[in-house]
Amino acid sequence: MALSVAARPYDFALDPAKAALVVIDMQRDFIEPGGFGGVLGNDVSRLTAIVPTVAALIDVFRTNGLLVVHTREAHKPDLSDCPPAKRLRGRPGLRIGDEGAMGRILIAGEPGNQILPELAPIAGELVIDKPGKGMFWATGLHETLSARGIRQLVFAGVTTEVCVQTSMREANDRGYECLLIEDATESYFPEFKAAAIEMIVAQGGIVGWSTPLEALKATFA
Ligand code: C5J
Repeated sequence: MALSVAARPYDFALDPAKAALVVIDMQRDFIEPGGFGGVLGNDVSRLTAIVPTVAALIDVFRTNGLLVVHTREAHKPDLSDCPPAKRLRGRPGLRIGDEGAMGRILIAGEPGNQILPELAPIAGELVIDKPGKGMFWATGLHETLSARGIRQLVFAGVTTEVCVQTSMREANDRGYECLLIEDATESYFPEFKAAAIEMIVAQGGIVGWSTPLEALKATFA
């Protein structure tokens, strides 16, 4: 039976039998001081601030026995899944595959590529290494979710306007109903976060819905 979640642009009918949580790229290199995001000059404290909210959101899904999917932006060590156009972006020394403060930047298995210990996946949850900004490109995730009967995706993670929004748009095009938990996502740029949320809910929810964690928690109470 569907639960009604107060949301924008209108209430979201959440069907727990068909819903999964997707936590996008809560990896050390984007969030911890001294990581790749910080070295690029970003204020990572904006991102660290949402960690307790993301943890509380994960807890709602675990407590109710619903699937949790974690993604990491991660490339193979030989970079065979990193197109030159992406690899050569940015300053030399700060490019994908270069040695950073937490190991090779955006490379699977490196310390900086691990999900924050506070949000670590547990047995039974999916961990998806994605070589793109979106979570469906080159991951096989759509087939995995379809096989489990998942049709609704609740989104959290970083950054709102890049990997979260790209993944929501990819999901929307694949027929998923998408709900963003707006205080469980963040950007290095507050104005980009605000704009991304407005883009998502505009025109009757052209990409999906948005709501704070408290509204979701209220429906499960
Ligand atoms: C970025 C991401 N911003 N996870 N990655 O490069 O949003």
